Amino acid sequence: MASIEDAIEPWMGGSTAVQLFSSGTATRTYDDLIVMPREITFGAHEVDLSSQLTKKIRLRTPLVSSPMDTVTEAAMAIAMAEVGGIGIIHYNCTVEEQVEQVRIAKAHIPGQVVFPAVLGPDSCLGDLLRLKEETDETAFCVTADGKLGSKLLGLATPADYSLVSDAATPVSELMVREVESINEGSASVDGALAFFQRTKRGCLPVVDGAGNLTGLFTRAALVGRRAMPSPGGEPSRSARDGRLLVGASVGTRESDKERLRRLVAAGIDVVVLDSSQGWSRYQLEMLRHVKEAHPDLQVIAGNVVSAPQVVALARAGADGLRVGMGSGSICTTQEVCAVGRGQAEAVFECARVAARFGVPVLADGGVQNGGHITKALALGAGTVMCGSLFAGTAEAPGRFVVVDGVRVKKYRGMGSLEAMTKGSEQRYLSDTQSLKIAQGVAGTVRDKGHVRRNVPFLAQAVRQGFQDFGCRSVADAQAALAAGELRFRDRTGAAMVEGSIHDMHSYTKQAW
Ligand code: CPR
Repeated sequence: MASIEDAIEPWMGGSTAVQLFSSGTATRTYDDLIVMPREITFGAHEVDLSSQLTKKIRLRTPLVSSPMDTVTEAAMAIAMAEVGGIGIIHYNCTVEEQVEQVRIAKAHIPGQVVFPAVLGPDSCLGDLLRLKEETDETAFCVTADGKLGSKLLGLATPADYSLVSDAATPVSELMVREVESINEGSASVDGALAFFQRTKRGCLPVVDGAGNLTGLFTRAALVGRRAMPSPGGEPSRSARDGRLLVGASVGTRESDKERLRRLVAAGIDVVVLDSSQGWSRYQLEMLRHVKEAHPDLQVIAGNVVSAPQVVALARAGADGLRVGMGSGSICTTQEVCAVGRGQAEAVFECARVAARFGVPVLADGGVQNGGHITKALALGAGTVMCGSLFAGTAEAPGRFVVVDGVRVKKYRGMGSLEAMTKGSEQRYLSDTQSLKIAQGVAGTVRDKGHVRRNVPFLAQAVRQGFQDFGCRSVADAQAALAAGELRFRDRTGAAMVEGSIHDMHSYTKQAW
């Protein structure tokens, strides 16, 4: 009788990625394929997701928020770093505005309020109420010039202003002048919690040696943090300055060299050269400039989807490569320009070639769930960049509005007419174009809660996937992929339907 081994046909354990992608002529994306299980020999909690973003920057959580004006400004960059990833601050704004967002993120001390509400002594109750409306903050620090960084004069909380009706009342008459504060050198979350416990107060301003306001702890913010799942480790910190790790994007025009100089001065750790098709003389020239003018800065080039693009940019000195063209949820590039590639195949090919240069790749766009993140990493990506997954969270720019009973926030493509009208056309237009053609849409996404809450769950989902296909770490998965030990199968349309929820009369989909 034939042995069991003889009965196992070659196709039975699945195909290697090379076999999968070299079979047929169609381009494939995440949902087209599935990873084959292997023996489980360890717990999901033992999976190490730390991975290279660039040649020199390693992240504990391999997630990056996209440089889009509805995704990453200071609050998102701070939250992403706090959960072990990184945010790339967009450049669809003036140089000063972008530098200010970097400054805020770099100055942030985890646990403190990101944007303390600050007023000057000459402002009146009406100004206070307007700021309250805009920021949802209820405690207001009063400083000599109405900004962070100047002398702390007092504090106005609801107990001081809520029963006053004359909007012209000066804030200096309302505020409490005897304010207990803490020096920035000794400020800590534990110290602030002990202060709130002891005093039953709601605010603790942080000051420097000269009494200038540098930050603020509030009871509400710390209680909110405690309700979040543990981020599972240390925040991402810069090896250079010990501050949170922060990235920013720039274009490839001459004027972007000055923008970059200012961003480097503000302390960015990594720059993303933002272009929908990165294999261009403009980007190659910008890469050379970055390497010459800022040799210590890590630079991520792109976007790319094929081997020749990778070779050109890796040879020009890219420290990381951003992969994806036309895969974004808000993107119409493939529809409008007829160029792009299925994201799974693009990630596999680019990562395989980039590995020859020691350059990590970042799988950018098209990620709708934890399974897509897992597949991107299983196909060789070092990290994964997301727009829509993080849009609509509390940390994303913009305010929530209620439309037809649903709380939503704006999310738009950077090549949508709306975003280009605000200035982002250089990613999607060449210098000489005057007629604007959109490569994306503007719309809304549902309220998704907090990035600080979602990312630890997403990371745990990815760890479970790694456990199922028997890889203890991202490096392990990359080695198993290269050795042909990780196996895949294509999915037919019917297999995809079967792999999704079906035949239910009704259900609630709650992932965590
Ligand atoms: P999702 O994560 O939303 O699927 O995709 C986000 C990515 O889409 C961004 O990181 C960027 O690379 C890409 N992107 C942003 N705006 C775009 C427009 Cl208008 N067109 C094409 N791609 C876009």
